[in-house]
Amino acid sequence: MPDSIARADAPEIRHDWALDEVEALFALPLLTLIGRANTAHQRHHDPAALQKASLLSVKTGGCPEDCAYCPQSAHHRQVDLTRDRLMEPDTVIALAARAKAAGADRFCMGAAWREVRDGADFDAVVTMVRGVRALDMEACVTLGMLKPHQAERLAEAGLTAYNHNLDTGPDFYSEIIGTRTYADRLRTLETVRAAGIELCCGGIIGMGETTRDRAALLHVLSSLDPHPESVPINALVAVEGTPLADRPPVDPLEMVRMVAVARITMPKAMVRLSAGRAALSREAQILCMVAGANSIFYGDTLLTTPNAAPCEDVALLEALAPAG
Ligand code: SAM
Ligand code: DTB
Ligand code: SF4
Repeated sequence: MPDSIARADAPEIRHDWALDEVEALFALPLLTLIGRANTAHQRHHDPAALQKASLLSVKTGGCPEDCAYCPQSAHHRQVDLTRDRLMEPDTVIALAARAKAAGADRFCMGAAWREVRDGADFDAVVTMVRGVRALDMEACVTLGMLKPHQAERLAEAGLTAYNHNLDTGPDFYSEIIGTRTYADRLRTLETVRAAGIELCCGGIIGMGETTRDRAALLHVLSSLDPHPESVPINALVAVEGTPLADRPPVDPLEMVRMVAVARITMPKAMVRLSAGRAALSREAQILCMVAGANSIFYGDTLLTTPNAAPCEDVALLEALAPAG
């Protein structure tokens, strides 16, 4: 067992995890791993608190990137998806107000863009951010690559966080995406940080990657200083017509392990149980929470695919905090 796995005096927040150490965490007996993750979770978070983030696709489909998992890529012509232009800010803000009334803390808006372009569409997104903040909700956007002056405009509008996922480890990345590099992704993350915006950055499991690739993703994320404030852990939603349509479903315990290692390596981050939650039983979701997940996407759809059904989420929340 590498030293730092056994060492009780290891510093709590580390940015120097070695890749082998992170991989060794994945190899721990499941209950040892969950126990360690839960200890880290209890030390840094209220275990009874669960963040609810609502997600909306404000511009759907027709994306020039070729991400193999994504139904919104224009490269995957067989996907049954209707493209939509950017939504009107008033409509988006009204939906945010509805999400707030339903109990959401954060409103996340996604656009199927490779990068932000200055102009009317970006101006409209800035208006959406201001509107969501005026509702006293946290606001997050995911718009692809970003230049420093654009990040600064988003910061001035009050943006809480920017989502930009690394998706997987550096070695596996080119198997999944050919139209941009890992370095492109890291550059945008730096741009977001430099503007003083929180980072939301995570990845996807179930795309054919090895455990080492999963460890490599968490190694890169835990090397960032500071760590991302939010780490979304997605299980692939295998969408018909995408190159990954035939990937077998992720074993729920793989999700538990991924969440646990994220929690141990980034103890203060919000670890979000993201895409793929609909395929998890209530009990598997609760096991992910024991292992350190403390945020979910809440609402009936993710961007283009169904999320956990609202009635099932009512049952989940009721199990977590019985009304009395
Ligand atoms: N275009 C922007 C970008 O890529 O940063 C923002 C939108 S993109 C849809 C946001 C994230 O959704 C991706 O980085 C990926 O991690 C996740 N995602 C997309 N399709 C997915 C799928 N089928 N299953 C799981 N996660 C998915
Ligand atoms: C993230 O990590 N997962 C969300 C959000 N950030 C933008 C997106 C999941 C998308 C799942 C496939 C879809 O619904 O299109
Ligand atoms: Fe485009 Fe984002 Fe989908 Fe990649 S993940 S195809 S960048 S919308």
